[in-house]
Amino acid sequence: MEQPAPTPRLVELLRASGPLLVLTGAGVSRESGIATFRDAGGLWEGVDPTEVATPGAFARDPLRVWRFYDERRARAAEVQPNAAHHAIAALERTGRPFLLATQNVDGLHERAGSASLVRLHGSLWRVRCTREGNEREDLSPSLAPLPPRCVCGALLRPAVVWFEEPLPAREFQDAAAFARRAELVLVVGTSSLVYPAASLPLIARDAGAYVVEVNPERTPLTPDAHEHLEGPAGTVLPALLAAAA
Ligand code: BJW
Repeated sequence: MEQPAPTPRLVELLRASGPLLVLTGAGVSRESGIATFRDAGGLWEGVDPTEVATPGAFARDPLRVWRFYDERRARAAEVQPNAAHHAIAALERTGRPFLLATQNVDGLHERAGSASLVRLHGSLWRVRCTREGNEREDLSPSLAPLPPRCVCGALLRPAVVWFEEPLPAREFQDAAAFARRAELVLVVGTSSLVYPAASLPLIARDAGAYVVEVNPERTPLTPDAHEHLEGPAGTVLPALLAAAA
């Protein structure tokens, strides 16, 4: 597929020094071999999200929920960050005010070297005690025997944000504050269906930012974006990085 060239306006903004916000979703990890949620063959195909990604699902059947997350930990542990993750980390190193707000829980941005990052939907690599609420990192690819338990004896849960749960307040506030002062926003690999994350580009646009969507498909954001760069993130983002140089 031929890639759309960035417009002169976008090239100018990529070379500028104003705040750059990047919002990512599952599509950014697809070229690493991690399935998205809603594409054909994605994680929700044949799986009702309310049976694996809600507090009620965990209360009803923690083993089923843990099997779903343990398989995803194993997959995430065996794949590598791709050209899109690396391009985003390189954009941060250009030195302009920068924030990466990711909905992804796979840890690939961190492994590519992104440091100014907020995790809007938590992390696959953290667990939380359902009794005491304390959270800790656990990087083992599997937490078997499932479901894992805290030293206090209570069930552990994945420290991710399920439907009906609030996003971590500090992370969302930081992302929204940055969106309000961003000059340029790159929205990469998200269906823009899930709120409140999907509101960030709209907040930024209302405050004057130039919003660019990178996605092989159109989304509900597309009509509101200044540009839609149609293509896979692993190709489009390195081209943007090159244009910024
Ligand atoms: C490529 C590509 C390539 C492919 N390159 N691109 C209004 C109406 C009804 C409900 C709501 C509403 N507003 C809010 C809600 C509730 C709900 C919601 O938004 N529902 C909508 C679905 C309607 N939101 C919530 O419940 C949130 N909490 C909340 O609102 O709390 C309020 C509250 C306040 C106070 C007290 C209590 C509550 C929480 C949302 C949590 C979402 N959690 C999940 C699971 C996280 C853990 C896990 O990973 O398992 O987050 S769901 C899932 O969706 C996951 C993702 O982060 C999220 C977004 O998905 P994403 O990343 O966009 O992936 P896809 O698959 O949808 O899209 C992939 C895209 O990539 C596609 O566009 C492809 O084209 C593209 N792509 N290859 C670039 N190579």
